[in-house]
Amino acid sequence: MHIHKIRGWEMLSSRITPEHVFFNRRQFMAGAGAIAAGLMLPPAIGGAEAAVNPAFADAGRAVTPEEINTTFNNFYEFGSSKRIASAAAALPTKPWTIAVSGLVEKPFEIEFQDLLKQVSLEDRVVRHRCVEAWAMVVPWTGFALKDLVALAKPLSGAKFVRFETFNLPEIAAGQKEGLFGGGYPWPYTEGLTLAEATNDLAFIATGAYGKELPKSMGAPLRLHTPWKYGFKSIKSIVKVEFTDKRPVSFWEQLGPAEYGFWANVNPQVDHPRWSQSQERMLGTDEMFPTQLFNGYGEWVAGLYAGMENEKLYM
Ligand SMILES: Nc1nc2c(c(=O)[nH]1)N[C@H]1C(S)=C(S)[C@@H](COP(=O)(O)O)O[C@H]1N2
Ligand SMILES: [Mo]
Repeated sequence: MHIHKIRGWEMLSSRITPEHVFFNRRQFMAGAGAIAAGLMLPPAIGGAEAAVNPAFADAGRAVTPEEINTTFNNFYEFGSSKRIASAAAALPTKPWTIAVSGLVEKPFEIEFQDLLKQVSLEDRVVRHRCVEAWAMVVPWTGFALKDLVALAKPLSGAKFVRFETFNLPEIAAGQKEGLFGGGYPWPYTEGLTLAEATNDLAFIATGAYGKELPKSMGAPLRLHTPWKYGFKSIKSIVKVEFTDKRPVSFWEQLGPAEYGFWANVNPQVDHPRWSQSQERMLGTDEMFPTQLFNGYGEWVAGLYAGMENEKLYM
């Protein structure tokens, strides 16, 4: 299926080393082939009715075909290949509880369906740029992260938001100790400053292509920060913690020389092992020049004024 298109990506990966390969060289990879490669169609459940946010109605490039987006994924909990959709189907997402904790007025847990009732859902069509130099356009349904921040009522000392994914090694084979030499610091974590988290562009996706979010894409809810490299956009969130300390994320722990906290897209700052000047749109052979902040500087450039000493672009 889609062999000619897949070849385009394979050509890409022969020139660009994916995130995991570098670490596997050191850590002895075993059994990646044990992850079943396969295709799964998402259940045909209608997405909630939501209006398109006019600011994000058009990403300026064609929407990436749904079958590509749902079956070409980075989701290391289920393995280091892009073909994790069938393995991810085993993730139990109903019910799903999110814990809000740390420097907030009152920590609480909330069931995903109850959370949905307290936010305003909207559709957004935005670009996504992986650090591996591929890109796509995704039609999301979800809500602005600032809605969740408002529900959490952070205290004045809260400066950062730290997110955590589930840790279920019995279900997610990539989390089993030994599969990657046990070297991965599960659970997957990510973080934003509070100013980033309350920026209009920071989004929690709960659906895609007018349907509920496929498990391969991070069901039932995942972050999407379109101006940052894709690894910031943590999937299947179970914990949202407000803190005064800058969180150290999964990839930053693994490779601090290659993956930093800010990870803002910038064509002029190369990854240590490859150029970031261009990106390939998945499902096409088209290359586009990479844009500063992935083209979303109008929303976010001001967040980084006066931060010249920070490593903003890795
Ligand atoms: N929990 C978790 N979240 C994750 C990842 C992951 O491995 N685990 N991969 C990240 C990376 S590198 C990218 S590019 C995007 C991919 O999202 P997609 O599969 O929906 O395209 O998810 C991000 N979020
Ligand atoms: Mo990525």
